[in-house]
Amino acid sequence: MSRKKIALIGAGNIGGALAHLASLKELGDVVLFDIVAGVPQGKALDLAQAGPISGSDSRLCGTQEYSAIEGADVVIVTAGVPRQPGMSRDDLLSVNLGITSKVADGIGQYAPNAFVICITNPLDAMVWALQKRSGLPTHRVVGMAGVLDTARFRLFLAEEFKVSVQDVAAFVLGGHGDDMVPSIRYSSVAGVPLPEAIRLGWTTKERIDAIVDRTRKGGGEIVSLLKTGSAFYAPATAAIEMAESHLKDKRRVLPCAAYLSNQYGVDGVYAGVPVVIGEKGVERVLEIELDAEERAMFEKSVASVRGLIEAAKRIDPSY
Ligand code: TXD
Repeated sequence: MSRKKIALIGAGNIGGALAHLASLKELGDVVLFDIVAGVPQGKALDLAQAGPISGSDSRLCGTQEYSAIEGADVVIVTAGVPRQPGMSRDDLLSVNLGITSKVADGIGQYAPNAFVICITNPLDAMVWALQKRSGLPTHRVVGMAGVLDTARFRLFLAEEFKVSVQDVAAFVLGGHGDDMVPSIRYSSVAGVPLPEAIRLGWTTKERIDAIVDRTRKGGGEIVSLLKTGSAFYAPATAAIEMAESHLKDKRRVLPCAAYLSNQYGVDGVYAGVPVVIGEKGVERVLEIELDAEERAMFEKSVASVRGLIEAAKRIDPSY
């Protein structure tokens, strides 16, 4: 069986963590791509030197050439600039849209059969642009946000109930950050849905609401602590879980930014929904029933994604 090839476009904070996790798990050989000369090569060499210690035979290399990603099975995109203080939403969108267009051209030319996971913010617009510009089928281009948001939600719930994180299941829909739609009804501890846990007196609605709010602001909490840069260990771990489900055809059910074609009554945009990820990519979008409050929050989230897409089209009419 030929070795799998994982291309990481962007060798910054998340890119380096992705490469480390992919090589530790021996998911395949790793190509780190970045426009900054030396950084992908240096990180690849450093990580390769960890191989003898961890026992990993993953081969790693760094490059500034898209040709080096030829035939990649998985491409994970973190290329972009993080939002600087004073940078407007449209400024960030404009800069990262330009970068994403170049990345999409590289993927379309050299890795047209890859499963592509977008991480770059603003996530819901960047994953849409990546798919549209690269021309890859929608089921093989997804965005990573929901796995990270549910992980944050699960951690805070596990701390609240003083139980293992393994016994907490969480469910989020919709966009990343403020547009996240957490589903209290479908989240559970030890199989007990949260509303039942509240009824049993294990916690209160107020405490759960505070946990939802902290989850929604999870990225900002880390940015304010780090001062320079944003979260990268958990985002990388989340994207690797998605990549692994594809590479090993595990058919995990994971919340991802996936292309909707009339599921949830939405057509033509990416939104955070539960999907089955297998060897073909997104193999199915699971449509759960939303109550009135969840439906309203989901529709608000989709509306803000559509707003981002309209802004992207104004910035680059070729979209
Ligand atoms: O859940 C989520 N989706 C979010 C996403 C979670 C955390 C971070 N979120 C976003 O991911 C963040 O706002 C950024 O847009 C990306 C990547 O975050 P990271 O922390 O890795 O940013 P870095 O360290 O600045 O790395 C970005 C790299 C950097 O090395 C640049 O040189 C490179 O991107 N870069 C490029 N690579 C290739 N091609 C081009 N044109 C390019 N421009 C910059």
